[in-house]
Amino acid sequence: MLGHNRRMSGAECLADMLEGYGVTHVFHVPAVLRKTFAVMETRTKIKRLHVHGEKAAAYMADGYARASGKPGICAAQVIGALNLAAGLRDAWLAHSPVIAMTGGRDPKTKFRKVYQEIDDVPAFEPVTKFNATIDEVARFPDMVRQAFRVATSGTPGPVHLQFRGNEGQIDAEEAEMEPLCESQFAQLPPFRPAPDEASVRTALEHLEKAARPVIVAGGGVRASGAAPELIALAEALQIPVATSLNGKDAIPGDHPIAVGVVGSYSRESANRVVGLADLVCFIGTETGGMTTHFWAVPKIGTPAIQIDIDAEAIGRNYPLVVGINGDAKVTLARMLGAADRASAGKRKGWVEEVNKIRQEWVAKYRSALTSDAVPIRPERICAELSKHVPENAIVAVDTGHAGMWMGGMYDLTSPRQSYMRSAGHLGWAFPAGLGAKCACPERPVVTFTGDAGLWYHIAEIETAARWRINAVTVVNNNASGNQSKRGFDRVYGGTQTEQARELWTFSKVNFARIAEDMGALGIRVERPVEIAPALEHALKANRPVIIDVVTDIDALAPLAVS
Ligand SMILES: Cc1ncc(C[n+]2csc(CCOP(=O)(O)OP(=O)(O)O)c2C)c(N)n1
Repeated sequence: MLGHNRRMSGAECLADMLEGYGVTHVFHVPAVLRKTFAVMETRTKIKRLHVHGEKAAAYMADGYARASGKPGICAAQVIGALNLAAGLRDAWLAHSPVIAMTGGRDPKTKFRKVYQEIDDVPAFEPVTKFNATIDEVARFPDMVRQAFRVATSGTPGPVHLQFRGNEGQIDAEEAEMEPLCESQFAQLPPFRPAPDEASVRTALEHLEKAARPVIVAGGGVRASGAAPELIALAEALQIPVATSLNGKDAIPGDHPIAVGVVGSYSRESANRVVGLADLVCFIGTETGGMTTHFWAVPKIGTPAIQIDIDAEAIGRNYPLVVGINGDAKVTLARMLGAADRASAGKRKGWVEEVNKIRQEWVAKYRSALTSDAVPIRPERICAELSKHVPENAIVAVDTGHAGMWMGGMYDLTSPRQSYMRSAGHLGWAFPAGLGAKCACPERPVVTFTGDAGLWYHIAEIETAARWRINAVTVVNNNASGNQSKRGFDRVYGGTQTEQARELWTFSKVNFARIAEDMGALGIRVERPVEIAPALEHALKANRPVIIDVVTDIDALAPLAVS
């Protein structure tokens, strides 16, 4: 209720508003908004996580946001601002609602070479939907509301608020303010715009007529919570479902109509099925390079439908037979309501063919997925995770090889499992998994990363131990960044010199021992049969756990087919 101002400090106003929006954790490196952090202690229940680096703080806020659908909050003083901006890059690429707060310039000392200061605002421009400065304390309420509104609306994404004073000391000033919160923008999605009936009808006509249609579901399906409607429509019309990496949890991998992740970090059978389609229905995916293997799967020109909440995304990469602008859940529900289920019969042959392709993939990779080799094959880790990750778990996955292994080889086994992955930044998954666990403490969190990925933010093991963030992190430890091996083979003309390995290998390290020293539980796994018991032990430990799996440096993930 507006119009009920009272005199209060910016700190009190900000603390009350964050609490009002349901924020439970703030990830920061001091010192920024000191007064706000101080008053939070008595006015709110918000946990103030002091972490080891601003980029990790941003990744934790991102993991928190992706796991809960609520904006994640991170903060840094002026000198750490660009470290924080760097951490927003993945949230930007993945459309994750992160709100970053930094200290900024004071008009009193601007341009006088004041300690640590530069103009950081432009650096946030490419990684935010809204990049703003707060120069007057009375603006706290409307600017914080705008931050939540922008982060969650339409296609979600990061926001930056810079507070005056290199530590944001503006928060100590007072004004007449009302810390009003709009709960609608406290989580995704704030609005569910409905599609127009005519485009729904046209899309259904095309889908019902098609002999070999495929749905490609993306992160927009997870942001909308539209998985049940997606699966119901696919079942009703018998249309196979592939997903982007960002939409992997839109349908469990073991669902009879799921074909897996399509694109570059993908499953061969998914690319084959999408490549054979006579109609592709894109839902909540930006049809980017990774999801389409750089627009080769499906080929440009394949008849396509695109459903998206962002009107400007519709038709960007594929000419469409029809585009639908609307929320995924509402649109799919409308389509389900009007679908001619009798048309499903004509796709019996297609579904059988798709099934055969799925089975061929299983047969081709069975020996790798069940391999007893020592050092351990990553495929075997993925298969063990598919079998043993709890049905309500959140799985966080790094990029590079980790993204390839898990994107292609891991299957979600329940609609209650969530999957989130780095949108490209190595090192994202470990802190993001910690953020996810903060957001959803009652759900198991299992993170999969390579050793290069873990090294980035290894210091946060101490944060996890200090705050009892009981996520389980599985490290594919091949003492290298071996995804880079193929690329170096190529530039060395096929065979690398012995010295070339210095470009992509590391020392052999026991991460379990390091974890123990930092206050977490460390488990070292050297044989495949030890993976399942290690996971079981870790999930029961009620402690942060690092499972250090010693793997084969020569194991390279299969490349995408087109
Ligand atoms: C910030 C960033 N820098 C560089 C890269 C390029 N990159 C992709 S994978 C990779 C190595 C991955 O190594 P690791 O996590 O150990 O997994 P492995 O390939 O050994 O399985 C690198 C350097 C990246 N994705 N992100």
